[in-house]
Formats: sequence, structure tokens, C-alpha cells
Amino acid sequence: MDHGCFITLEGGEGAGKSTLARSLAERLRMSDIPVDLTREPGGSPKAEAIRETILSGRIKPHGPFVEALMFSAARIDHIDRRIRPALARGEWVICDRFIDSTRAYQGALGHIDPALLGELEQVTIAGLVPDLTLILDLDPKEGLARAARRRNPGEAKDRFEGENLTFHRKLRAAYLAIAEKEPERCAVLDASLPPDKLAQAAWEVLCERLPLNQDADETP
Ligand code: T5A
Repeated sequence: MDHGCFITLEGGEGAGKSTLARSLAERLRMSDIPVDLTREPGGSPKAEAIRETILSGRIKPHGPFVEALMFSAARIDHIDRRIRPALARGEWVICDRFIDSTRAYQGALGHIDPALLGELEQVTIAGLVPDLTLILDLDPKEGLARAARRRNPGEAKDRFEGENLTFHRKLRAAYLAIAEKEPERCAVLDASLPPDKLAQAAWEVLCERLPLNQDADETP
């Protein structure tokens, strides 16, 4: 293959995206597929600096559109410096969060005009649409509990973990609406499954939808 596949993982707080991303990367590498595992916001030095600014909550007072601009600025650098070069080298890229996070958190929850956000998205990604997006669906109470258990003692909640349960319930609905609107790109996974079962379910989706030449029934 002369161009790698681009996979994104999406979902609410503590849904298990990072855990699943690591597991899928390991399994692809075992299949001799080179993988670049990355995340948003972040993934390149400049984007990581913007991540720190946004997640500290310093941008929150400026409102959701300014936050969307900041996420987009980080995304442009990440795409140019890391994602496109990796795909061009034939690597597969697994990205922990991408455009759907902006659509859900800033768009649906921040009530930004969808047409305006759509234009910003087009300028930002310039045609780089994921080949596959796995949406990890989980009761937000469970996701927030997982995120809380993982925090170090004394560590504060980040900008979005600090939002109330209603926010996180709406977020879950926003993700499911995206999946319903774009079923060819998105697959919803039951993130209440234990990590190994979730990884197997995700692997089966990869085998079904991407050019893997693997037997989907094979266990790791
Ligand atoms: N954001 C981001 C926007 O608002 N707009 C945007 O455009 C973008 C790109 C990023 C924040 O920025 C927002 C969204 C976010 O609020 P982040 O620190 O990257 O912040 O946070 P998250 O992406 O939410 O990642 P988390 O680290 O909170 O959660 P994950 O990655 O979903 O979960 P993970 O894998 O770290 O697991 C959490 C805990 O649960 C356990 C793990 O061991 C860990 O302790 N776990 C499981 N337990 C049971 N069953 C499973 N299947 C499990 N999988 C993991």
C-alpha cells in the first residue's frame, strides 16, 4: 500500500480511548503494519503547547468558538507535521480524538453554528477525513468515575472533566448522532466491555472495514 490508513478514536471522558489505541497499535505492529500512535489536542510540539493552554481552562472565558479555533490551530500543525507525513510514508495513524471531538464538545455542546464549524473544519483538515472512526460509547457516570480513579492524589480535573453530568450526557448523544449521520466512516463500540473484549470488537471492525488481509476471527 502506498498510503497508510487513518483511524481515529472518539468518545467521552474516560471511555478507554487511550487504552484501546495502544492495544490496536500493538496488534497492527504484530501484523507488520507500521503505526504512528498520536493524540489530540497535541501530537506535535506546537500542538502540545496549545493543549496545555486549553486544558488548563485559560481559554474557557473566551467561549466555545475561540476554543474551537485553538483546537483547530493545534490540529493544523499536527496534520502538517505528523499525520500527513506518516500516512505518506505508508504508516497507519491511530489518533486519540480528532474532528468529532470539536464537533461534539465545541459544536453540539458549545452551540456553535454547524455551518460555521463545518467551514472551520474544512479549512483545518483540508480533505484529511479519517478512514475509520471508532466511537467508544459509555455511560458518562462510569467514564467520569474511571477518569477520577486514574487521577493522581491532589490532581485537579481538567477543563472538560469539570463539566456537570448533563454536559456529559449530551456529549454522549452528540457522538451517537455523528455515528448515525456517517455510518460508513463511524463504528460505535460498547465501551463498558472489559479492555480485552473491547479490543477484540475493535479489531473485528478494522478487519471488516480496512485493507488488513487478516482473518477477523483470529484471536491475538
Ligand atoms: N477536546 C479535545 C475538545 O473539547 N475538542 C477537541 O477538538 C479535542 C481534540 C482532551 C480533552 O479535550 C477535549 C476533550 C477532552 O476533554 P484528554 O486528557 O486527552 O483531554 O482526555 P480524554 O481524551 O478524555 O482521555 P482520557 O484520558 O480522559 O480517557 P480515555 O483515553 O478515554 O481513557 P483511558 O484509556 O485513559 O482509560 C481511563 C481509565 O479507565 C481504565 C484505564 O485503565 C484508565 O484507568 N480503562 C478501563 N476500565 C474498564 N474497562 C475498559 N474497557 C477500560 N479502558 C480503560
